[in-house]
Amino acid sequence: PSANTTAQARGTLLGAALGDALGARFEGEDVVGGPSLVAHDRAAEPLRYTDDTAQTIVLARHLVQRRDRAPVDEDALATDLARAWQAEPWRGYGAGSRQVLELVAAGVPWPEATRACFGGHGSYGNGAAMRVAALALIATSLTHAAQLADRTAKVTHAHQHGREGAELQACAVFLALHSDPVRPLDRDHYLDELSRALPSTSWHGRIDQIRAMPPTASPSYAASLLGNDATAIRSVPMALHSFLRYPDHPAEAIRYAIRAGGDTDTIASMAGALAGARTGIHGLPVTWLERLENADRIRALADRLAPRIPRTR
Ligand code: F2R
Ligand code: MG
Ligand code: MG
Ligand code: MG
Repeated sequence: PSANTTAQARGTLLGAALGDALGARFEGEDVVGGPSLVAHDRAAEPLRYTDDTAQTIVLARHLVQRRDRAPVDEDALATDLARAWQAEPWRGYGAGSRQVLELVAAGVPWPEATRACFGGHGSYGNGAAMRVAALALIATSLTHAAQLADRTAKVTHAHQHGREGAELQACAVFLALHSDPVRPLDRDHYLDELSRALPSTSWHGRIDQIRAMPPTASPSYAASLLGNDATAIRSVPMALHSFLRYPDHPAEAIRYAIRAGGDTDTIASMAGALAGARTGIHGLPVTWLERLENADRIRALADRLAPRIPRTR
């Protein structure tokens, strides 16, 4: 791998982990004031990650372990996720994911377990979207990124919106990864590509709202339009917007996402993956990386996936 692909793979996974770990403290708060974020940002204590990163690691490790075979094996992934949950149930998993993984751990096949969720509708939570970053590293095209995302999403999220949220985030990371870091990111082109990648109309309205957002929109104003909760449709767009505000500055994208309140760990994690994919690890603050739990393990996984980033430029 070139130094650049290694830096970008690290930026992707560590950006996701940092957003999660920094945002975790504020998850569920309506408004996150600047001062409390600044204090947390500058503190010395370790940055502990949550279910978002725990599942991102599972997915990255799954891709590493499968090497030359088909990258995703749904049955094995469901088992891997269930084992990770059993090992660390205190990471703060969503209620739906917890229910599915408990059933899978008890031997129920995932197609049945996922349908048991939310009165048979399946989950439209953002849990499948928040864990997809590693897929973008091995995807060979936008279509491929979406396909892989759907295959990994459905093992916990049966609802169409839960699955499409994962597709959108995987495609968004793929585009960020393959954007030219020397040129300013072309926002309109980026959003056009995403619209094309997602055939379903429920997401097009969201993408149009991001496009129409005033350049100076505050985090809370953006959240009032795009949402900031634990559902995919009301969190992936906010993460995308946070990234597009600061495409070359992961720390600012993460801070902006956290200041929007709500599902802060998850929205900041998705924004961090996007910005980190574009800038590479050099865009991430060293002071944050030094505080991050298991940063070495996450970096090692990125290094195993880096050679699989296809050359597109
Ligand atoms: N679980 C949390 N945060 C809660 C507090 C955690 C606390 N800090 C702690 O330490 O315990 N965060 C994590 O969950 C989100 C990802 O959720 P996931 O994995 O998608 O789970 P779930 O439960 O399936 O979906 C999330 C919520 O969305 C609503 N929802 C989903 N589908 C629904 C449906 N068909 N009908 C009605 N509501 C539906 C529910 O409110 C779900 O609970 C991330 O934030 C992650 O950080
Ligand atoms: Mg979490
Ligand atoms: Mg689809
Ligand atoms: Mg969350």
